[in-house]
Amino acid sequence: MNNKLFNIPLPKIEEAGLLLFPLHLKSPFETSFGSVDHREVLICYVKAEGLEGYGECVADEDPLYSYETVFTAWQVLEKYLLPTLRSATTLGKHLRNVASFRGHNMAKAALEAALWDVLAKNQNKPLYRLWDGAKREIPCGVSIGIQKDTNSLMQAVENYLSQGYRRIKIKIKPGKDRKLLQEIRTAFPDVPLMADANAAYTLDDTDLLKSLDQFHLMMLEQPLHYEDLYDHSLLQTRLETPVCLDESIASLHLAKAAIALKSCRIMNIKTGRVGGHTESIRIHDLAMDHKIPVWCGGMLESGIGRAHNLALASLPNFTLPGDTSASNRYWHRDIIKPAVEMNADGSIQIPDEPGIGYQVDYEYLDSLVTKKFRLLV
Ligand code: OSB
Ligand code: MG
Repeated sequence: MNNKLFNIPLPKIEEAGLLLFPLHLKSPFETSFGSVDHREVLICYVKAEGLEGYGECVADEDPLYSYETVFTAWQVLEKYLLPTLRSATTLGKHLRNVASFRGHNMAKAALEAALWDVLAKNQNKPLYRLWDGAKREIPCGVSIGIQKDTNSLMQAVENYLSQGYRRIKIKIKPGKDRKLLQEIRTAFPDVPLMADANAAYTLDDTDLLKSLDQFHLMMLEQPLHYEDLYDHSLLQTRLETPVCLDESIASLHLAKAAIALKSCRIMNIKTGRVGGHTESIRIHDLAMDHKIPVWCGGMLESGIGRAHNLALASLPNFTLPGDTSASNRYWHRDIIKPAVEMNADGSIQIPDEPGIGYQVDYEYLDSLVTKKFRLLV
């Protein structure tokens, strides 16, 4: 992390606010912890010297992936985080201001994202360039939810491969795991393939998880408990397949512990989960020092969160395709212009416009918004 970035003056923030609106998925997304057919998207914005910065809060409606919800994030942003902007003269000052509030990483990440966007716009630079991103073409994977039957899963895999996605991730849970991976491997022997269990197994399932080694998965994502590092370290010694942690890496501290314990060989980084871009970049840097590759996770973001993810994925240790899929994998219409589009070779090119690089589609957003909060700073 280039620490100089923390001392660049932010433009004078005059207004900050929150927007809430439903966005309906093209098809329901099912994981081991539940199914969603839409997101309640919470956007945090700041206005400063004629510029606007946007961030997205990735909390869900229900506390299933994380204890945070859109409701808790709204409360924490309104009551604790936004009021600190009165003294946020730099990003460094902002981070010190909010450090005393514990947890609520998704709420914090949304505001920090808006500040990075407005800072980059004030510097007239794309966010990925502000961070000295190493690449502009971001290789993309796709995350396929649990399907109603094997046929639907095979069709989905085929469809995404034909669009060019560079790796397939499927969601698994007990009873919906080995046979599905077997089918995909038989039909597509060489496809980069991985599975995400969202914490659905325990060490009692070691034999089953060990049997997945035969499918040469790129990795097995978060097989065990969402807060666990120790059991994963035991599991990893027994598997040939690399373990990738998602839920368990909720901070730089936990990333350090995971590395020391050898709990995983790969990390998924989500800014919402770890509390912001700064913490994400620190985890990225730490992982790079330990030769642990990372990739950018997703939380079914609208275009605003997606654009932020793409900028982050430009950093050099994001060497594996992430869940940064195109807008049309999720939405009939995205809230940014242009939508995020993927090239036929399975990469997304980050636009070279200042900040997140995409325009907010204000007209469409206005038609969707159900709740607003505005603070004059
Ligand atoms: O575990 O990575 C996950 C979606 C919601 C919550 C958790 C996860 C996911 C995904 C989808 O896998 C990633 C995406 O396409 O945004
Ligand atoms: Mg995951």
